[in-house]
Amino acid sequence: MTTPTQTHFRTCNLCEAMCGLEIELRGEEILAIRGDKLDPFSQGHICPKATALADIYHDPDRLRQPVRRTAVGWEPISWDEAFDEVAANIKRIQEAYGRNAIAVYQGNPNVHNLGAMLYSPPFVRTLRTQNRFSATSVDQLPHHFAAYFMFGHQLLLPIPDVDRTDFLLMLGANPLASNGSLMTAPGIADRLKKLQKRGGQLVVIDPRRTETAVLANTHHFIKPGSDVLLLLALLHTIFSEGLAAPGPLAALADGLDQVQRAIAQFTPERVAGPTGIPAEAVRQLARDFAGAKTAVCYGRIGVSTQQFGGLCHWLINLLNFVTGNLDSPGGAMFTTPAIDVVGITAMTGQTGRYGRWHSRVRNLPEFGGELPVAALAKEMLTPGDGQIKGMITIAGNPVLSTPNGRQLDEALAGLEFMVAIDIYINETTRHANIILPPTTGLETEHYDLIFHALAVRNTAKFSPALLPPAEDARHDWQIFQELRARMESQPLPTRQSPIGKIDFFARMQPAQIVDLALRFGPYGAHGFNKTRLAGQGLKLPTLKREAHGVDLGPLKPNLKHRLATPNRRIQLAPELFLADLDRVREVWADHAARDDALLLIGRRQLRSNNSWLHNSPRLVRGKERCTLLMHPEDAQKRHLADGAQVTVQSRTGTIQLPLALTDTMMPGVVSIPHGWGHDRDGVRLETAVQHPGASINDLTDDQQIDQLTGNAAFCGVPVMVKPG
Ligand SMILES: Nc1nc2c(c(=O)[nH]1)N[C@H]1C(S)=C(S)[C@@H](COP(=O)(O)OP(=O)(O)OC[C@H]3O[C@@H](n4cnc5c(=O)[nH]c(N)nc54)[C@H](O)[C@@H]3O)O[C@H]1N2
Ligand SMILES: Nc1nc2c(c(=O)[nH]1)N[C@H]1C(S)=C(S)[C@@H](COP(=O)(O)OP(=O)(O)OC[C@H]3O[C@@H](n4cnc5c(=O)[nH]c(N)nc54)[C@H](O)[C@@H]3O)O[C@H]1N2
Ligand code: SF4
Ligand SMILES: [Mo]
Repeated sequence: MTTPTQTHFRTCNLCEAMCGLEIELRGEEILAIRGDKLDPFSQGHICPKATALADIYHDPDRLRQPVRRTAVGWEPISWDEAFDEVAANIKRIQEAYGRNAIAVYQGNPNVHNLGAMLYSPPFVRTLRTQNRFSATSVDQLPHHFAAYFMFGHQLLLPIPDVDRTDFLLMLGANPLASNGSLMTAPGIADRLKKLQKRGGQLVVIDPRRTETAVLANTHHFIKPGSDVLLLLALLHTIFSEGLAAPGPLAALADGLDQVQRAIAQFTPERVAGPTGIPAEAVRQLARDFAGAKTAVCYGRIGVSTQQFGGLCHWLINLLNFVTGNLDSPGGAMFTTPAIDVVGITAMTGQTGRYGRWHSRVRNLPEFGGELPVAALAKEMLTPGDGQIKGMITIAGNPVLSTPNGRQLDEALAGLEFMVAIDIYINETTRHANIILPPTTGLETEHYDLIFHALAVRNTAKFSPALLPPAEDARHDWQIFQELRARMESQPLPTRQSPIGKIDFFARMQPAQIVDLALRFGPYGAHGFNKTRLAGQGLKLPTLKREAHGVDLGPLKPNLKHRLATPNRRIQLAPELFLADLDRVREVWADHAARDDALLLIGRRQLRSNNSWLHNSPRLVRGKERCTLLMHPEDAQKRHLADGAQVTVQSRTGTIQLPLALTDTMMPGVVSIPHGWGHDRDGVRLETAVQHPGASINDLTDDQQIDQLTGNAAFCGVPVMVKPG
């Protein structure tokens, strides 16, 4: 008898879009992965990466058992042996050198993994180290920073209401490649086209004419790293032309006059030179934005990972506020997710913290319990009290994803002990003494704790595991639990019966926590938001019956009830931001001197996901993608030909890669995608090493950061380009 085929529905957890998938399988063989047309949110949208979920599951290079590095190569070991050895080494190092001698780095997939989201924090707390790092500080830290100081909670992130807005001003984002970020909006291309169909405008500010810029009504090139000036001038115009109209929220806000005074000198004429955008275009943009019925300014990684990332996100929030578009339909809104992560973390005192400690070598400030990862390598390389001697990486590849990756590569090689919780032996994990490999996406049950809270509609969906975990496999959360128990010398909740003696949370499995959080959430039995499903309150059994997920409606104004600042008012002019304007004045006082260096920026590609999907043959097929994009005029000046191999050099390093000429680049700016550079010794990714590319982060500079937040400033790294 043949095994019948089954159809299963789940959410893709690779990027932030949360597309619904329809997966056909026979036994454990995946026959097809399609978009789920009945998912009310994604309505059948899908991208080529979804198939990678199957490729990862079947990948022969994926680790399925713990391994230990020895003089003669990697040897498989048992889980028990691995856990014991890891715990013993962490304890040994902390006893010898102090708590901070162990560092932790958590990468991006943590946020896409329910078990890791719930169980890695208690594990990390057990270590009691101040050397905690994550991908946040090469990404969205400035968003959290602005949210914390203005609204009182680092997770009160304003989301652009794309489905209802009349005017979307987008800076430093390319959702047609990235599928949207801090804006979960599956099928974003269709949403943007609908905006235009209803008479709305999309304006894109980007040093490259990206896929999204091509779709836009208007695109302006901008010199990398100068967005802060454009935003200041937009705000300046709005004030000076009497266009400010904050509406009812004004009664809830402090500091508008201070803002107006502080930005008085940033006229469109003054910023035209450094930004490359003519004064008249800035004025017109300000008028169009302020004049639109509804409008929203949205900035993402291109304005977050720059030297004024913190100020950019403050100014974006201000622009939305002064035009009456904050917390208002069609503007920048706050979600009401079924699991209220903002409310829960507010109750547990995790609204955000700043500057409780500083990094030892560079004195960079802690935010939200973490230090900027740009400081990590020097903390390992600089001898002295408090030097990092051991490292734990959790779902991260900082050698390819953080600035001056080569320096970190060398630093990791010098550690006394390293453990990686990861599925691959890659550029980072090759330095580990032990790798603990968890199950992968399709073997885990999933609820997007974070991305439902960042979505353009309120939605909820639970995905049961599609495939049973392999025998003797561990989920991420079980690895954290086991390590934590060993660190604390406590008995462990067994796999069969998760009842242990650690604490309340440790007794429950991820799905049970989801159930509890739903029941006590805004749509739960005691919540205010009644819906079709929530007659008796939303809970996991109800949600499980809705295999395609549920739509809980459009975003609703709610800021008044959510503000978590000490006086429960919006802080428009936090002192830190005002003070940082001095740095803007200094940096641009001599901008003319900077004009002839080529400035390097990154780019995302639809078939990559940061550094870790290049082992899927179907995602790397075709033309070489890791190329240097350059405007033909810049190439001519340097006698460089299209397709030629070039050498790119910065303060920190040199790489070689092919050149691709295109007038989609702003003259003076070049671009390299991140996440490549798989040709390092010992990387065990058979397909990826055949398409290695080169790492942009061998060129980016750990010293180039946003001084205010500590975030890496990837945008606009000065480079030289030569033939060969
Ligand atoms: N120059 C430049 N650098 C950048 C960026 C840029 O735009 N330009 N972007 C930055 C951004 S936004 C980010 S988020 C970072 C990403 O930086 P990282 O998070 O450090 O890197 P990733 O490539 O996402 O690596 C993810 C790792 O997790 C492993 N993994 C995948 N799934 C799982 C899982 O379920 N469990 C476990 N335990 N491991 C898993 C993979 O094998 C891989 O090793 O890169 C940043 N770096
Ligand atoms: N396919 C794919 N999707 C992804 C990822 C991936 O690696 N691949 N990564 C995921 C992750 S971790 C994240 S954080 C999101 C990020 O999502 P997005 O923020 O949409 O990321 P990008 O596509 O890198 O867009 C950043 C844009 O900023 C522009 N830019 C660079 N410098 C400047 C500048 O100085 N000023 C301005 N105005 N623009 C600038 C770049 O040209 C680029 O077009 O994407 C997620 N989705
Ligand atoms: S857009 Fe993102 S969520 Fe949707 S299928 Fe692609 S990777 Fe998955
Ligand atoms: Mo990211």
